Amino acid sequence: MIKKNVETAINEQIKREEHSSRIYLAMASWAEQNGYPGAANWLYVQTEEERIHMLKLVHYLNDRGGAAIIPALDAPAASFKSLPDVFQEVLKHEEYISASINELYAICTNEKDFTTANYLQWYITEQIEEEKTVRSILDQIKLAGADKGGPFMMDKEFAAMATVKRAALALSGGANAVI
Ligand code: OFO
Repeated sequence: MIKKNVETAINEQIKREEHSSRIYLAMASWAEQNGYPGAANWLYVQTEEERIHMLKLVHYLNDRGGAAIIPALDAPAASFKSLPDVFQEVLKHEEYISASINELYAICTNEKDFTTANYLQWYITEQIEEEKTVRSILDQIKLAGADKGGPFMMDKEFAAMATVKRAALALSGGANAVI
């Protein structure tokens, strides 16, 4: 049986992952409305990924005899200054999620719940990858020239990245792998 404070902390992480999905969905919608179909596509795939992160934790908690709670969520921001601003926000959010996973890991090790700590290794590795990807996107936006139509030029690049991302998600089984 999972300890109460580990269960509470996993439920908090479930909320944060689902909120991540909603935040990226709002960003995708903004990008779609503002002439960035490639970036929108990338963000829509990111939305699906975050939902899978949430679902994995729901199943894990229920499988361990805990009770996953599906929470109410605050509305995400609906408008942004620019595309670089969107990706700055994505990076800030991913850094917050990395810190949150680390906190959860620390709770598990303090409680000697090494099974959950081991399960969280997947999330720790995933966060390294996600932060790296977003930093590289921000570097590319900067190189393309944030003020000189660079983000528009970058949009083709985003469309290609979204295709690769979607294919990787499908290969991993996507949501079907965790339902
Ligand atoms: Fe990118 O946040 Fe989930 O883990």
